[in-house]
Amino acid sequence: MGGSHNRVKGSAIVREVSTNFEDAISNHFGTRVPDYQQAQGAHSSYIAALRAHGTEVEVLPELRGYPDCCFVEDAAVVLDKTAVILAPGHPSRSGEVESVAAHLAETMGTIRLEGNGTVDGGDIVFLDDTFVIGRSSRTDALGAESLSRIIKSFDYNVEILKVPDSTLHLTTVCSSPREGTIVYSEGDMDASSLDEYADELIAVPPQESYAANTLGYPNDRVIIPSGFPETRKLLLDAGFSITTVDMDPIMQADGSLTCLSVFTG
Ligand code: CIR
Repeated sequence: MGGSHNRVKGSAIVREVSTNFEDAISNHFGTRVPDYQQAQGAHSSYIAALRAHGTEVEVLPELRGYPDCCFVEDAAVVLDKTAVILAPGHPSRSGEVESVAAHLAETMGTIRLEGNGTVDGGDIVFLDDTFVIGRSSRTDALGAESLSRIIKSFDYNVEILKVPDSTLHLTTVCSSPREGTIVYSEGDMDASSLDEYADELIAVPPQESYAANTLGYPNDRVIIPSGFPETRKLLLDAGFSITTVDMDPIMQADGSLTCLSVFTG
């Protein structure tokens, strides 16, 4: 099965936070109106953390008129140096795609989904030789099937999983910070839906569900959001070395660590 997709994360694109970030969609984690300046600070810390882990980060400028434009993960996914251009499921976000596509096309080939389905990149989780696609309020059956065909043509396995209604995306409630390990939110997901994909399942308690979205790097290094002590302890006990980033201002617009990047190499 497919080969070179890995956790090295040598390069990534991110996008500046919108000056209209207060208008970003916020239906899940937010407890206050998203704040542009606070989010800008968190975004800078996030970029610094990626760079400290060896990722070469390219920062694209704000996309005017798109309050959610920093969440580039939803626009594209890169498979073995080819960018699959996605079709975000929220109408206010579909216009973000072309600029990300044009940028990626400067350095790699691109493929489009077939048909009129929708897929948010936030519904794609890579587990070793398998991509799991979440069916959610943003990713419909047509989109998931079309993406599945593309991923299979790259010789990876694909599984399609229903995302619980309690959450926005699959990546919001599970991630794989190292080979064979899945971190998931036990308040949102059933272990039985995941255990066939991993040797080790780490259950994040319901009050810390936001911390189920982690960014793993080789050699058991992981970036997690700050402010989630139980998850931190679970991951330390599992042998990870941890870097934390204050993601609270990004969380106010339902964004997690992975949402802010497209890893390109
Ligand atoms: C949205 O609702 O589309 C944005 N406020 C948050 C997107 C988060 N993206 C992601 O998880 N990939």
